Amino acid sequence: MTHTAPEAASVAATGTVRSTCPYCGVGCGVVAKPDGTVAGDINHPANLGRLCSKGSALAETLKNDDRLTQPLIDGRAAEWGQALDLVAQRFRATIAEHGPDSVAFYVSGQCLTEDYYVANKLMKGFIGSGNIDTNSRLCMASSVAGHNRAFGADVVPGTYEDLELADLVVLVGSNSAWCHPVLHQRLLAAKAKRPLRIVAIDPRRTATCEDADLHLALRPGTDVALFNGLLAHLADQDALDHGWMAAHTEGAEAALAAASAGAAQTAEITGLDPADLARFYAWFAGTPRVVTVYSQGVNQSSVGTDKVNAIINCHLATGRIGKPGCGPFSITGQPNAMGGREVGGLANQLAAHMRFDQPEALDRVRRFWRAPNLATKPGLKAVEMFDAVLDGRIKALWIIATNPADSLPRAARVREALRACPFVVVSDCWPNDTTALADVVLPAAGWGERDGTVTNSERVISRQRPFRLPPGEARADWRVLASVAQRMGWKDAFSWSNSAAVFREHAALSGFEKGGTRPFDISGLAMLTDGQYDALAPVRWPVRWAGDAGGRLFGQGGFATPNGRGRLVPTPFRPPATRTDEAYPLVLNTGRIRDQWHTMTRTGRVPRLLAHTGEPRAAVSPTDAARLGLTDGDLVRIESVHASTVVRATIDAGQRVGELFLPMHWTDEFCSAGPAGRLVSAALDPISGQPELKLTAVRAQAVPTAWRGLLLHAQGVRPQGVGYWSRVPLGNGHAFELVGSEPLPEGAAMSPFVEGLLQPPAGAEWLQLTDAGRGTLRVAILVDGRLESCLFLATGPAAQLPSREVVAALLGERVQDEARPSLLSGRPPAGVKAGGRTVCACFSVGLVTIQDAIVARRLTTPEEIGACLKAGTNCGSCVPELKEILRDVALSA
Ligand SMILES: Nc1nc2c(c(=O)[nH]1)N[C@H]1C(S)=C(S)[C@@H](COP(=O)(O)OP(=O)(O)OC[C@H]3O[C@@H](n4cnc5c(=O)[nH]c(N)nc54)[C@H](O)[C@@H]3O)O[C@H]1N2
Ligand SMILES: Nc1nc2c(c(=O)[nH]1)N[C@H]1C(S)=C(S)[C@@H](COP(=O)(O)OP(=O)(O)OC[C@H]3O[C@@H](n4cnc5c(=O)[nH]c(N)nc54)[C@H](O)[C@@H]3O)O[C@H]1N2
Ligand code: SF4
Ligand SMILES: [Mo]
Repeated sequence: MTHTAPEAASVAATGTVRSTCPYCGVGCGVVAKPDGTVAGDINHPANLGRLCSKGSALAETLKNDDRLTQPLIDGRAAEWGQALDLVAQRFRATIAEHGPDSVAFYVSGQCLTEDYYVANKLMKGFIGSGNIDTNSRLCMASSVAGHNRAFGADVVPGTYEDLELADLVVLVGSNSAWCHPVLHQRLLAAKAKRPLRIVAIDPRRTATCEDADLHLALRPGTDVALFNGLLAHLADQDALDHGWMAAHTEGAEAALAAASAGAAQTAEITGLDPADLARFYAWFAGTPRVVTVYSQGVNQSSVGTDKVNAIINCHLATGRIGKPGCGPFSITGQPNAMGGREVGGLANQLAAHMRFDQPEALDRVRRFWRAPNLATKPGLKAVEMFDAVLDGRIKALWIIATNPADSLPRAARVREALRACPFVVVSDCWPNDTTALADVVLPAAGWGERDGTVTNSERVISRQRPFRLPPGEARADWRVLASVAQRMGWKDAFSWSNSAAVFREHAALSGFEKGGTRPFDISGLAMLTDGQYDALAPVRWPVRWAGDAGGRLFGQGGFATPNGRGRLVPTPFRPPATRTDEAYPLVLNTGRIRDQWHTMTRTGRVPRLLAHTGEPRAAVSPTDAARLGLTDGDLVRIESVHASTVVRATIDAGQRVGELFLPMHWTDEFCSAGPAGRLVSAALDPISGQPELKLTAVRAQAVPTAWRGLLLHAQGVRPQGVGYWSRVPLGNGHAFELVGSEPLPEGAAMSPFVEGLLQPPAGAEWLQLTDAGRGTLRVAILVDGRLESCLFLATGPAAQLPSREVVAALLGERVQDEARPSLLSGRPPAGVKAGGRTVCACFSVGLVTIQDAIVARRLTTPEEIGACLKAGTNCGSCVPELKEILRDVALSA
């Protein structure tokens, strides 16, 4: 079949293409070069050429090996025409029989603005339901709700430059060193030049805390008390800006009263040392230029919206907003979290920042779209949406660019819902745990192939441009949505010829009839020609006329409320909805690690991004570890009311007693433990509907280790019959860590057990070596004389496993007869010394190499390590760890 993707036309045949990184909301500019490499764009305002470890590894995600390349119906390859007809027909029939609210879309902050616009228009304007929600519900919903309450619209007032201009930057529930690395590096560069204080507020001691002047390890979920205490302190110290408040805000009295009422209990509620609290409060009160940055430690909470408003209150009360170096700053997670909010991708927003509770907005949007069935009320929010799928209210669901089978709370229930749903469509680039449950899988054009725009955390709209063809028949999501809409009978309203045309329509709607009076107004971009759209340089909204560009907002008031005043919102402290009890006495916190992106569909395929952290370990405080009888690397069972899982433990002194932390990334594809989302509870913020992903009540128990193993395999198998396994890609195959909690089987039972681990093809040749004295078992499988897999098992504490790096080199290679004994010995060839666990992913520098260099060359600073080994000189995200290693080496010297 010939390739018909219309994207082909806009792919630059040769030359350098500027685009935007598809990972985090920093929104770094990248340049894709004809030699296949991807580098930072020195002209992009977000990063000025810098990239983090994930951005630096983008080129390595462009292999087509296991991409989805054809539509699948019930798991079988199908033609696009067939698949599109089927989707349109099933949605139409479901709506005809059960009404518009019986169908739903679940989309993503990783959709481009154009995809999002088309999906929103189709659901809210033409199908006539509010049932489109996005994974931003799990991510930004509390910030959106807080912004709407305070500002009258979902607006981030500041810019990244404010972090550099501030004298105090407060990071609340944000591990920016790992999650917004380039922005964090900008902050550190500013701190290196002049006095700038950083305060990190996080129950855990994270990499970000390494760079902080003060770390407040508060009790989870108590940020509201902390910021209420701050507001009360500011009032006591006469540090409020009464003039500014009188001119530009309302609600101060009630907010202050609520804050003062609980102020005496702040230390008790937050569990913080009163002296630390006093220090933070004094710094805030005494520093005119303060930026408060917040992320998921704030949003993902049953009291998330109140946390947001408690923070914003302190800025409104001191006039510290919309001025250089000042402001509350919600940093977004996904590359287009902002764009999705702009089009109205959340179930409770209408379109272009207009809301359902504004009758004139409904009328305006209806006329603009010529919408036959405009939805007039909000739809179901993500968690409720999947509840409705499970109980049969929703009968047809289309999921685009998100993996809810892993990333939603109570993941097992979500999978049950997908199984129960009569019709599930999933658009993705790779197979994952959600596509596995779809009736129809639609192959999507991915990063590097798709064409459109994204908006980053500082309201800058940037282009993602294609520089390669989609593999096979993959297509851009907006085109697929438009094709289905046309087949559902709405030909004219969905007949754009390219993404520029979609963007122009979106831009026009944003300024329609009340141009200039809504903060989100990009009508100045509505007349872009195709060529101008292609060439569009990063631009910050609002863009009210051609050539306009936004700056800071609200410095002189002018909020988007009916009377133009910003609102202080009373936020009396409420404890989070999730409570521990006798049965589930521990708090499970979940979040991110440095080099992985969400459910690992891309970063999990890049060997060097798994070199730093290769498995999902649960961080446990030394006190809890001692109580549970755990040492580093032991297995631990973690159980919530929803599920239980077994992972390895890391003893982490930065962890508060009574609290565990588990990365969110690993899925059933990568680890026997499956997704953390399976354990996580779904307590919701009552205003935003955002789930409390940071707080689940659990219990933990040590699981004995009977043996350990290393499996190397040319294929990404899922080992059977072992207590714990985790997999990392190697480039030429896969490496598995195995831990057995039951003694190894004996006698005749051994062979099926080994087969379950190795899953050898029929006719393979087996080599086996057992050393009962040492407690080791070694097996190698050859197929056509090449090494297909090998297994090393060690029982007893003294038994050693070979180094992964050494054996991995042989995988897939032809094994000569004379090499067979040494293959099973697993010893490195003479003279080879492994570099140890990778610390710097950008330059693949290992721990041992760094430790050796520190000792041999008497290095004392990360800069000296950089000069010597290059480690830490690209993205800088390993610099906190380099500092730790320097400290450790100094201590052990
Ligand atoms: N490497 C990497 N970077 C990413 C992503 C990724 O997958 N990998 N994803 C992107 C996305 S979509 C997002 S949303 C962002 C998220 O970026 P962050 O929000 O920085 O990341 P998280 O690790 O989810 O959570 C941040 C911190 O909140 C803390 N926390 C937990 N409970 C509380 C609390 O009650 N109060 C406070 N103050 N803190 C608390 C956690 O301990 C954690 O360290 O990262 C983006 N960047
Ligand atoms: N326990 C716990 N759970 C969490 C969180 C947490 O902190 N703890 N964080 C939450 C947050 S903040 C977020 S943002 C979510 C993220 O959760 P998800 O959105 O489920 O995570 P991703 O793995 O990024 O899923 C994106 C999917 O889109 C696919 N994809 C990439 N590009 C394209 C494209 O162009 N088109 C299409 N159609 N598909 C594409 C990818 O292959 C991948 O399968 O997780 C949430 N879940
Ligand atoms: S900080 Fe890293 S992940 Fe985020 S946009 Fe920049 S390069 Fe991409
Ligand atoms: Mo997110």
